[in-house]
Amino acid sequence: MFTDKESFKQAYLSKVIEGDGTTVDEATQWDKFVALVALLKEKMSHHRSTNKKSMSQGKQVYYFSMEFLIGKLLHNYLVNFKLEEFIREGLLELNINLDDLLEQEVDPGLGNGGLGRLAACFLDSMAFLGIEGHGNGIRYKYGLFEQKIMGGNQVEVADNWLKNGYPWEMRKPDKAVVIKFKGTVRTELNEGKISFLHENYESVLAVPYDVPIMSYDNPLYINNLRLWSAETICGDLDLACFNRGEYKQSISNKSEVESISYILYPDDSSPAGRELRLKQEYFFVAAGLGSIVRSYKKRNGSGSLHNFSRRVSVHINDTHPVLCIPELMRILMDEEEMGWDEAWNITVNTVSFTNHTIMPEAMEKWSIDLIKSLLPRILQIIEEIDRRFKEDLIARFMDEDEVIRNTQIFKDGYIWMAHLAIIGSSSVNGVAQLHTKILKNEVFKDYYRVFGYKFNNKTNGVNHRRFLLAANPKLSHLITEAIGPYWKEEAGELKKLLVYKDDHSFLEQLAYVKYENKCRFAEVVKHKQGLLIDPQSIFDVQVKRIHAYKRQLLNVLKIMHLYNEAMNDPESLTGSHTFIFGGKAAPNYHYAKIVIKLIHALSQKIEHDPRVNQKLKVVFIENFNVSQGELIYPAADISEQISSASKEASGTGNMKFMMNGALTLGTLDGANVEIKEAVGEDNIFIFGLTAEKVLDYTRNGGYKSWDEYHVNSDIRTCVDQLNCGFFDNMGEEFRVLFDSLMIYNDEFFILKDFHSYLEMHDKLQTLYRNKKEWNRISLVNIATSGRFSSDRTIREYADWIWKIRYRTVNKGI
Ligand code: DL6
Repeated sequence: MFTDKESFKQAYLSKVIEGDGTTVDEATQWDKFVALVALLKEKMSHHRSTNKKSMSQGKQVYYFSMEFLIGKLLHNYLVNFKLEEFIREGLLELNINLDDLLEQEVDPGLGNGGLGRLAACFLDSMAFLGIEGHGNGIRYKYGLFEQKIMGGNQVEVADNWLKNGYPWEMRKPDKAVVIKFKGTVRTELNEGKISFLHENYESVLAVPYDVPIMSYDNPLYINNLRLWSAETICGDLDLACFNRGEYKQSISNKSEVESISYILYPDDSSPAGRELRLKQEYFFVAAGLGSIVRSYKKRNGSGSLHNFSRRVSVHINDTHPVLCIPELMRILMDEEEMGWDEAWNITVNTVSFTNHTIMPEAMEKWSIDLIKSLLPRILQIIEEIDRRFKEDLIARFMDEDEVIRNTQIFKDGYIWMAHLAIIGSSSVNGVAQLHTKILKNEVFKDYYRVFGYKFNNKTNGVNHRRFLLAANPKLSHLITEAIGPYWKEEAGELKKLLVYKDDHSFLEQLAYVKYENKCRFAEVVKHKQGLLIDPQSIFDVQVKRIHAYKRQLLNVLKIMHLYNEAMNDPESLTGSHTFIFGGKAAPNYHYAKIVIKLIHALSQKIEHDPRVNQKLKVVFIENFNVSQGELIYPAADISEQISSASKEASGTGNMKFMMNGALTLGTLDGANVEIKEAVGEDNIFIFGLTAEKVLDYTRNGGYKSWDEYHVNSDIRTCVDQLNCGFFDNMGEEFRVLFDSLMIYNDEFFILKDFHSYLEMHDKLQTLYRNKKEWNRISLVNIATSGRFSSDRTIREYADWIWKIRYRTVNKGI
């Protein structure tokens, strides 16, 4: 194993030759990138094998998630290994620029947004804390679509991320698991014991690909992200069919089977492609549990699984993996011959569940008929769970019809997956204090009465080593110079920066770092999209999925208002502003796509108007993903977190911006509430209705958007502009947005919050002119962001949910 620059160079040169038989001079950039990855993987395997004995004794956590947005790994692993400096130098001596190799890596789009990125942050923190915590997901052949903008429209291009191979992964065919779909269940009575025999099923082979997860300065704990790929069992070709000349037919089974792991559904609010999506869910659940049970037996002897829940925690990331509950029951009863009660005990104590949304359309439910045809044995088990639960419930809540009615798993021909998750797990958590409160008091209030002890909050966090240490090297350097390096391990240490909050010279340096990051980002935008943005202007940023409740439309209306004001009074615009948007719209989400179109129309309108184009600019960043985020967060001055209160479960972008020194302009929604607590109310810019008020309005049929329209001429002007040809030749296109506000009564309170939003925006513009104060607030945001590190979140999961020990990091060592 290499340990310094010289031994690295030797090892690297041999790796390049090993790879393609070529020398470094002949090798392509891709080959050189692959060789570097191979070398790091080898280093990880080496650490893994030398530390195998000390590991693997304790409890294992398995994090089941349909989505893992892991981002690029190479740069982070170099930082984590503390190898970047000498590897960069060593490569340079071989005439190789490390940045060119970093460019080669793909950013796997195996997720839609916050939920998938959270899962990846958790993997990092588990590895950092020395928890044996592994991810379990799907190796989608096509990740989330790549977004291109053509004529202001989003165009979706398939993300063929595996076309050149993915050098981090390792195929493990010997660890494959057979998954059974469809068929029938026959019961057999044998010496007074009933067995359930699943027959005439269709088999699919789940083949795992492992991606190593290594965190900062802790090579002892290298965990796995296991991603499953669907393959046929007996080869790809139906030879008889082929010999008859039926070529298409001969491989049709292969296509059908492989389609299971073909694509990530690009919709994070409603389950699409019904049957295939359900197949995916069972596929990765059954594969994951199959392999966990197998490795449990290997570790603990092939005897029984009585102690399973003491050694294994299965965490389900939202309801997509909820079939873990009946599947574990099936394994314990049908394969391990346990009785119902013991199997149930083990299952409930093994599984824990996180809810990530209160949006009704994102609450999963599956038709009973579909589950019956696809997973007949699983349906029987869910029916039995339901029967026993009801029996208990009726005994406890005999006179309370409402509780009994609202806690059913089966309703109107559907199975409600969140209900199954609550009943079959030991812990149910929300992802921010406000969100958890809404779960307890509104969404699952009857369950909260039945299972109060299961409900708890675990406020989200983000990996501060990826989003600050690695993404913002200049700021990291400044911080380390000021308070020493220990903040990298313990983000709470950032608090020490507070002693600099009135230090003029430090604040100036902080501002300079921000400026440099803005220049870096502006360069990338120029290079990739040909757009010029001025790093001297305020960067006001809203990047996230495009969704009505996230209210990009409110932001757009604000910019339209600034434009209108400038038309009346050119002096009204002080300073220069760059409004930056980014985010994908689900392909079948018409409203969201029109919002993207509107942003582009506004951008054009402003660009072509010499009265304002020196002071206002609107840009849309194509194909927002983890890598783009790593450039944008460090460059932002203002972080727009403006969802309609109560609707954003937590948000995690808000945390990434905060730790990079952006000031939050937001509503009291999700984790913004806790960000406010952390920074203090003078250091965050809050506007709009509270969640209580929103829920109150919603219960009583909403407010009347026409009232706002009639009373406020500035609102009226903007809203009418959506509907009157203000955007050349696009009158009709934006009608759907006008209708959402006026005909469908503004479900997300955009007009209601408009004025307080403008007020806070104005306040921020004034503040920006007071550089010292702005920089002070920026510093307070960075200094108080420590509690939003995912290390803190994972410690809480470990203490309260998984009941597992983790390492404490020794200060200064
Ligand atoms: O918890 C991670 C993330 C939250 O930060 C966002 O507020 C929330 O919208 C998102 N939820 C989803 C819902 N998906 N489902 N089901 O992505 O989770």
